[in-house]
Amino acid sequence: MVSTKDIASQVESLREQLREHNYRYYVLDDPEITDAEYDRLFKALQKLEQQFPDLVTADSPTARIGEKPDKGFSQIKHEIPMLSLSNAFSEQDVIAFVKRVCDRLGSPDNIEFVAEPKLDGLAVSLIYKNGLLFQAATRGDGSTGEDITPNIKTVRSVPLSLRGDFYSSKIEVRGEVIMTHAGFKKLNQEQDEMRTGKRYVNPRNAAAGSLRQLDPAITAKRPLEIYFYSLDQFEGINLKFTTHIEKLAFIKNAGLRVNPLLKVVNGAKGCLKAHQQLAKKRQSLAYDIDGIVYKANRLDYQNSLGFVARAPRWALAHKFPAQEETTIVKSIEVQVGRTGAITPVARLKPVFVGGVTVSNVTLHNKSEIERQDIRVGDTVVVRRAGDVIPEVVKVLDEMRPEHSTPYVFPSQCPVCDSEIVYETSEVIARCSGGLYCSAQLIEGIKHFASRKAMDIEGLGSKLVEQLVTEGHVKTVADIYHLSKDSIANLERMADKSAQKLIDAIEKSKSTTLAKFLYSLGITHVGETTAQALANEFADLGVLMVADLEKLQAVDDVGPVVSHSVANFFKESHNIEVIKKLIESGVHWPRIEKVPVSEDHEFYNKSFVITGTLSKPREVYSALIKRAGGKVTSSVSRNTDYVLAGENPGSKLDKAMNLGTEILDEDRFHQLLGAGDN
Ligand code: 9MJ
Repeated sequence: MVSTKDIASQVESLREQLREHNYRYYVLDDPEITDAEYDRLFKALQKLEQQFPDLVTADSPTARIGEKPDKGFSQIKHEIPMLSLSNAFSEQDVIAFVKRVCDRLGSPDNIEFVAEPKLDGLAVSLIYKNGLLFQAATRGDGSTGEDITPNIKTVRSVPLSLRGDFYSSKIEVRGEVIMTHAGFKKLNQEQDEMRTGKRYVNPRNAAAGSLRQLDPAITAKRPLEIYFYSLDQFEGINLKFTTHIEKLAFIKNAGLRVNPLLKVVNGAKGCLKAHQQLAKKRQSLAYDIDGIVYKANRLDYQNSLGFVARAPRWALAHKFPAQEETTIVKSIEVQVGRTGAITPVARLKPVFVGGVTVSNVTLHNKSEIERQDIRVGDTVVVRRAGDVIPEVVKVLDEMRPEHSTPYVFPSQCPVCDSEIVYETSEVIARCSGGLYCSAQLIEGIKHFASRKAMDIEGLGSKLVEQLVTEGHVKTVADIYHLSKDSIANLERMADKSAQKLIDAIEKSKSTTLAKFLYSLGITHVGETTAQALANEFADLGVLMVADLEKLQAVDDVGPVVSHSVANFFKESHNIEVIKKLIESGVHWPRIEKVPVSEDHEFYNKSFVITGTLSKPREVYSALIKRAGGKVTSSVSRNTDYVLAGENPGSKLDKAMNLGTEILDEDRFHQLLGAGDN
């Protein structure tokens, strides 16, 4: 018989384990177990709590989704006001700030500051009593905010209880609730799929909207995260701090996530260097930051500096260039891509946003223009954040000129006048002109010559346009029949450059099957699919006659891709071009297809490749796939191996943090070879 006491201790043990794993995952960014193992522990706890409801506690890791408050959000008066920060926009502002601070303190001008990324989210205040999350409030107007306790509990990086001994204590911490770019994109996609008609314009608005949902069950589904940046009060616990950074170390150890990019710096010089370094990182961060905050590190300095108006004298927010700006739509044009896809583009009055000047922005497709009702002459908000391409996030209706009319999407191709047709989804518009359309031909040839395709060095956009408009090239096969003279006669070409191009064309003849397939520009066949097709079929002739069933046996090839491939090889014109290419001497090494062995070390293993290797990455991808493994683009806890070459990027850091096994080329070949025996 298992006693109730045994069950109670089993429940407590599961909770302890889950708390510790949460701490390792969110705060240390160093998980010890996989997501699946975490889920197993979580479900085991949930099951016991269902069987023994008496054992349920409010701080259990399972107790994240509570009841909806029946009277909306109640107001909470902040015991200590939540201040704002003074802003600086230039280096001079920062130098003046540091000078003011040091003059007031009568100190030398190289005192320490903590430089923290300024997260662009929502400031919140959390109170823990006896180590348990007691209350959470928004900043509101700084003196009174809203009670969002049930909602904050759904944020997984907020601990429901603190690590360590907090018996009879009360502490207040503050931080910023944010949504990552990935979470934001996913949320908007889900909103579209559910046809809620509600889309958020940026991650900050999405975080705000999510946190202010009356039903915590909705907040729980939103990808919110938190970073804490201050310990504002503590009672009933014996703590002594002399610096801000000590406080941050303390809260981190208590399980409250602190941003890993903050650092201690000296004087104005140190502040400005941190600003420069962070500005460089900004585009690659997973979330929005709008600047860097400098805070005098010593607490006695902070006390003697005090406050002015509603901001501390000891802190300063040094802003980055805005990631959103307003500008005017000068015109809307459509571009024709290689596959005939018609993409509307807005030409803008140039605007400096997110660190670059933006003059064109894609409007994606016809239904996107209709959804946003973007018109020529409109004033729009343009956003450029992270790696995301610039886009229009909002039309300012109140600034719309009188007599403006909705944009009418063209019904004919602007280049060849052929009819524009829609795919069944009604989203993608295509020019029906095929290779008759010179825009498609030009794009197709540019694609054929591009680095990841046939890699014809020197055959750039301008040259392709000339070759097509002057009638030298009508299909990609004509590239291999160009004479040096016909090239040398083109604008800005001479004998020497013509010879160089002829040499590059000759060199490109030696390729791989995957690159060749990719270069053909078959709709929906990108690099990865081309590689997968090459791996599976090994032989072009076999692929050309494969039926839909055979095609769909390939990884990631579904009905859409298989139809596209089969249709491509049915077209006599395409077969003719392929024949001519091969007759001109385009060739690739035969791929020996080896049966995949389940005993191979790489079988079912997930790889990420980073850095420069001695052979092209495609070679390694092919080797991994042939051995039954797969290659993904980013490191996660599901990654088994990282193959790292020279100058590896941040993927290697992440792998090291996660403890993923890292292979150099030698070790890779050793393991690969071992499986062949
Ligand atoms: C943000 N938004 O990341 C403060 N903040 O400190 C950081 N905001 C702040 N500190 C005092 N890192 C008031 C606001």
